[in-house]
Amino acid sequence: MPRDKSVYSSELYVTRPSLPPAEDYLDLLQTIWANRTLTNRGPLLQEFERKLADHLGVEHVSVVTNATIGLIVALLHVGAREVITTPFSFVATANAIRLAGAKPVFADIDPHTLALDPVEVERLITPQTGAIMPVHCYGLPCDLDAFDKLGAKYGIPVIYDAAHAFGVRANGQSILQAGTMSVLSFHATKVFNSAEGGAVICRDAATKRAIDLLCNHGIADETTVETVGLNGKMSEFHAALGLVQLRHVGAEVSARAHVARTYAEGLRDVPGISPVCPADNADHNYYSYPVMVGPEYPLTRDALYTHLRSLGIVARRYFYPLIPHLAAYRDPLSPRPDRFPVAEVASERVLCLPMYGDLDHDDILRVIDAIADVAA
Ligand code: T4K
Repeated sequence: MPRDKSVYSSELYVTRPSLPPAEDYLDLLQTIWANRTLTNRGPLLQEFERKLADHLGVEHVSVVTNATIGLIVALLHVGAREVITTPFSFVATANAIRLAGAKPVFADIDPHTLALDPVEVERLITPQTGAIMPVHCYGLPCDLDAFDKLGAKYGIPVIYDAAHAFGVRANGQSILQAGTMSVLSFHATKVFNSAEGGAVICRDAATKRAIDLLCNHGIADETTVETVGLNGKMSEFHAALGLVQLRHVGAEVSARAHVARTYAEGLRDVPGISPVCPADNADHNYYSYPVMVGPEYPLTRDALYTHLRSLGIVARRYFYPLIPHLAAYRDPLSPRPDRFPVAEVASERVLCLPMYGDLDHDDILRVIDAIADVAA
């Protein structure tokens, strides 16, 4: 039967997943067919964990079904009941906290990193605080030193939502080594993808064992269940895709860097459009290309978003609305939602432009012209 082509369109999306040559993946599928291990920490998953650890420059990696599950098991492991986090993130950050049985407490963000502001976090720490969960927003590193100090001063684990931060380094070191744990996403929309997937990076073998146990129903052996767990195991099919993708991620990041340079050059003189840039000490992964639409630009961010859509360019307002303003997170007992001055501005001004390695040069120019023409 012919496929319904109407689901595909000529629109330019905020991202497109990178995929390796199909033959390379098919080769690994032969291994799965030969050994008939489809899941439950099979050989491909174990190889994927080892190769990820080497690639990322970290020691302990537990591959999981997705970052949301990774965040949940990390929180279950530390047993947090209240978690201080950012209002400016994808809803999965707060959902994971709630699904782990904890309460999210939102603190404002830093205007430069757009990540949780450590000063605001410290103001909210109470004896109930069980963890801090900063997000490396768009892969821009958080203030790692400040969170290290806060964690040590109050004895609180710091669990980084590193969903956007595959391969990011600061001062030559992987930022995934910071804090108690970091959680990566390998979702289709990420710099490195295994279609669905993620990983928990931790600092010692005992924690890795605990995370793996939580992801396998708490089962230690055939007759021993050590803890109440869930099913967070990645299948061999996803691990196979991840293994093949690892061979190409370097090229993907380089291609994205070129897209970022072309945008930066093309938008440099457009009044009111400023890219959100990483600090000088960071090796970026170009997960996203967020720009701030300021008052000097003739259109508001939302009007620009609508204008681009009318031209077939699907930029995205990551992250709008702020999580505490979402219906699922509004406090029914408090008629006026909390305000987060810095996060409110970011949420009203940031627009993420199309960003992926094989974004066509003409398409990059199409986006630049569409934005620049309004200001001409
Ligand atoms: N923490 C943070 C900070 C996160 O940003 C995320 C996820 C998580 C945790 C949780 O990670 P996971 O549990 O998912 O591993 C997308 C992603 O679904 C989500 O993973 C991601 N963050 C979030 C920022 O973006 P949507 O609802 O915006 O996705 P969607 O379907 O609108 O896709 C965006 C564009 O990508 C589409 O316009 C077209 C393109 N696309 C998407 C998919 C799925 C493709 O071309 N092919 C595809 O297969 O959430």
